[in-house]
Amino acid sequence: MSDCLFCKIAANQIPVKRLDEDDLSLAFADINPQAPKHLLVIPKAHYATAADAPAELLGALLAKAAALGERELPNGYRIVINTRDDGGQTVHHLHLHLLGGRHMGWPPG
Ligand code: DGP
Repeated sequence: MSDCLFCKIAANQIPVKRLDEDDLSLAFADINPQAPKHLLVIPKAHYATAADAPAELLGALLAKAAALGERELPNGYRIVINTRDDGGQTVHHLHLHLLGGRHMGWPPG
């Protein structure tokens, strides 16, 4: 989608700190970190929410986020997918938050 921020990031039109990349996905540092480590994992293809994406892609993105968590955050981490307004989603291109480097409280806000 031409006016989608994360499509532009995936296409290298907006610079980000790229931490991992393959044919399907890109991981980069969140611009507004909510934890000492806060990465985003996005599909390169545009899907607005998790509900719009094929199950195989969701599995690949989750596996990628977990692999990055194991690599970067051996003491533990949280993977979050905010979905639509009540879920706190502000960028309408599917993304997984990978957060860690501190103890995560529960319930989330
Ligand atoms: P959400 O609220 O779940 O839609 O999360 C969107 C996240 O995207 C939010 O944590 C901030 C991040 N973000 C927004 N714009 C940019 C950007 O231009 N660069 C980077 N690296 N992250 C961004």
